[in-house]
Amino acid sequence: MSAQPKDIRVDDRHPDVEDTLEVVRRGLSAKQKKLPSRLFYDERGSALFERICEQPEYYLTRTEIAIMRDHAADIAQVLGPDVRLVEYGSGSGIKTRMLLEHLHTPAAYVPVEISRSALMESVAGLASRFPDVPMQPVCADFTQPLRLPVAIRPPRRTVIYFPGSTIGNFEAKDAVRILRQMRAEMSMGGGVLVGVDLKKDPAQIEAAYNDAAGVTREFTLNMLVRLNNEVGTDFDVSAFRHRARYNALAGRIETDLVSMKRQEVHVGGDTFAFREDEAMHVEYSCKYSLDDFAQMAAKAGLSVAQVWMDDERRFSVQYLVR
Ligand code: AVJ
Repeated sequence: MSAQPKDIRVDDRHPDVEDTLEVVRRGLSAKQKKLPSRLFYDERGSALFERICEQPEYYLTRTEIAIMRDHAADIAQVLGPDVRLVEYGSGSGIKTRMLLEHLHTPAAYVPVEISRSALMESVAGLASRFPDVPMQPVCADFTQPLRLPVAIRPPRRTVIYFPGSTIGNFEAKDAVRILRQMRAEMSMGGGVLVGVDLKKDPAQIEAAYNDAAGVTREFTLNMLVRLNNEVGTDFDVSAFRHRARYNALAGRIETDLVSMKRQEVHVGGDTFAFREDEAMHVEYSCKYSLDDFAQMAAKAGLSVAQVWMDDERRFSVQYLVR
C-alpha cells in the first residue's frame, strides 16, 4: 500500500458485503443472468485494467492520452479558470494530471472512485504533484446519487470529468440518467468533459476486447475470483469463459461469462443453476458516432460545445454544457 498523504481524508461510502451479496442475488435471479461491470474493480481488477491499457489491441487509453497530450491547453482554455474538477471513476490519474497541469487555478479536485486502492494511489500521486490543489477523494459508486463535498474555495463552478469511455458501459437509458445527474451537479457555468469511444471497423473494436495475451480474459474472470474472496460465493472459475462480441446493430461490445458446463453456484444461502453454454452478461462497451452521442446528450439536457479527436477519429473527448 502506498502511503496516504496526511490531511487527505477519504469520504468512504464503499458498498459493504451485504450490498454486494444482494446485487449478486438479484443478478443471478434474472432470466438473463447479469452482474454489473463495476464489480470488476477490486484491487486486482483495477491492476488488470491498467495492464489491458498497455495491450497493443486496446487502442482506447493510448488514443485518449494522445488527444489530451495534443489538446490539453485548448481544453483547459475552454473549461476556464477556478473550476472545481469532479472526476467519476478516477482510475490511474494520468489524464487527470495532464488536465490539472493546464487548468488555471483549479479550486479543488474531487475524485469519485469505487476501488479504494486505485483511489488512494492516484490521489497520493496527484497531491504531491499539485500541492496547492485541495483534494477531496470520495470512495463511492457514482451510479448512485452522490452528495458531493462542497467546494473549498469559491467560485463553485463545477466541471465533471468522465474519461475513458466509461459512459459506454451504460445502456442508453442509464447513460442519459447519469448525464442528467451530472448536469444537476455541475451548477451554473459548469460542464461535463467526457471521453467517448467512436464507431469504427468492428474487427478493430472486437480485437480490443480479446487481446492476444489474454489479459482481458483474466480481467473478466477476476469478477468471479473477487466475489468468491469477498462475499463467499463458490463460482468454479475454471468452468466459465470470457466472451466479448461486437453487436453491430446495437453498436456495442457485449461481454459475457459463459458457463462451460451445467453447474450450481451458492450465494449467501441461495443456490443458482447454470445451463451448459448459458451466458451471464457482465459488460457493455457502447460505441458512438458523433451524432449518436449528441442526441443522447440532448436527452439529458446537454449540448456538445466542443469535440477533440485523434487524426483517425477513433476516440473523442467532448465538452458538454447546458
Ligand atoms: C474502462 C470501461 C472504458 O469498456 O473499454 C476494458 C473497461 N473492459 N476491457 C471499456 C474494459 C474490457 C473499459 N472501460
